Amino acid sequence: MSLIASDHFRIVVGLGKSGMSLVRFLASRGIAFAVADTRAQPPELETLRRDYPQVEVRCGELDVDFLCRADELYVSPGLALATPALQQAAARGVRLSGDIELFTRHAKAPLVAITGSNAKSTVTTLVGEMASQAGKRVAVGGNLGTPALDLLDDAVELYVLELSSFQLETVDPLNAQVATVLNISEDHMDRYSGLPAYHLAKHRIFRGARHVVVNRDDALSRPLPVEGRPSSSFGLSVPDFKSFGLRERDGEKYLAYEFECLMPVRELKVRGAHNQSNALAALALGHAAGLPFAPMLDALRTFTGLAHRCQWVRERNGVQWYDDSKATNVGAALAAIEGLGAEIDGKLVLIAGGDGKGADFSALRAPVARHCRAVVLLGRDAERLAQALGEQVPLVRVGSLDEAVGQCAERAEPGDAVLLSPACASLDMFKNFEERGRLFAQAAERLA
Ligand code: UMA
Ligand code: ADP
Repeated sequence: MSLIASDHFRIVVGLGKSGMSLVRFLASRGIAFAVADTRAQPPELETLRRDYPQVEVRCGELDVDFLCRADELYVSPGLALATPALQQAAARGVRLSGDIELFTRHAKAPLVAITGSNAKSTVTTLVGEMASQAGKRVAVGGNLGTPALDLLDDAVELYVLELSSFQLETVDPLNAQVATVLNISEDHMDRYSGLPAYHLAKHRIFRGARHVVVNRDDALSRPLPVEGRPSSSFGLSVPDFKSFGLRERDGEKYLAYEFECLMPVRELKVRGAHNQSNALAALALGHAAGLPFAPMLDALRTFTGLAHRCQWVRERNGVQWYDDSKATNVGAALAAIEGLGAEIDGKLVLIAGGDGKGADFSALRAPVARHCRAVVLLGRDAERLAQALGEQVPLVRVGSLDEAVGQCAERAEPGDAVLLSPACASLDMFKNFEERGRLFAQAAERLA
């Protein structure tokens, strides 16, 4: 791993979780490489120095001449490919790649690839549990949990990967057995020039896919050249051939495939129409991957949802408290407000705000007016949110999450629900969305 210019020298750019998985992968195969990161103290620096002391690391501003010693750069999904130093290296003939491309070159088992603006983690986890119930040796990860390269194992029979638009930018082709874009709504507008560029990145997931799964309720999920390759669909409408949806029988709503009712919706433990859509998406993906219905339905019956996704926290004075801290964009918050709002007798007291990533919040205005008693605003983009929401419901500005919880406790009435669903990333005030959710739940638990 010495720094000698050669035809096969690589540089890992970004030393976070995915960078460290690249280091392990390259080192285990005896491939010469170095590491660069724009940060003075990247998160995995200590681990690298301890486990791979011979690897050269350059921290701080990227040096183009240094990057050009490599024939290929493996760029972290956290770093925009538009970064000038990366573009200058590319102009000088260096290939820009990433961990997922390397994964596709080495994975021997079929891949179920899942992207979308929302529901990726939920659906990825569900498909993983379905495969495991079906007795498959399945490996689940990617943007969620374990980085893809750390999953590589010849004993694995099926890979299920959650992929972000950032990861997909360096993939061509992905060659998934089954691929889907679950839905598209605005996100990461601080990194893309607009929705079309974001959409284009997401749709790279279909390159080389043998089967595509489409969301009938979201036209943007549909790959343009869908004709000529096997496809199936999911959606909340009544299904037809090769599709999953909802059917009614004897006054009861069922998850259904084509003309067959599979399971009553009431057997799902997760709530809201968006979770019915997620269950149908997972069924469509699992079916396309060859999983039988019985174990898939067992997995659906036992799934209680992931932490911080509309997660029930407590009940207090007839008010239910929910943590939806993972709602880091407008689409996710909309699903929670409309899903929960329609199910409760009372109204919602919503906590929103944080780092809006350049999003347009106007789509929240009508659902907030319909379902909310009050909105408590905090974080960097609180004022932008206030402007988008208008004056149809009381808006309360606060400086901390504790204060937000106190305000909610005062304003909520029996039959209401308090919902943390910020429509924003957490990074302006918290380490991550998990910390935001945990602190919210703790503050709610502390209320007498
Ligand atoms: N950064 C720099 N300089 C660098 C490299 C990174 O400043 O040279 C900064 C950037 O602001 C970047 C952040 O550090 O956003 C994180 O980059 P990283 O290389 O440390 O990231 P990893 O730890 O490798 O995590 C990445 C994914 N993060 C992003 O895409 C931002 C993780 O997704 C993913 O789990 C992990 O790889 C393993 O595959 C997280 C995420 O927030 C969960 N994803 C976004 C989302 O879901 O919305 C896309
Ligand atoms: P992702 O990994 O894409 O962020 P998650 O499963 O972690 O997806 O859910 C993220 C957020 O999206 C949560 O706040 C959740 O309540 C919301 N959500 C879940 N399913 C859907 C859906 N089908 N449509 C819109 N939002 C959803």
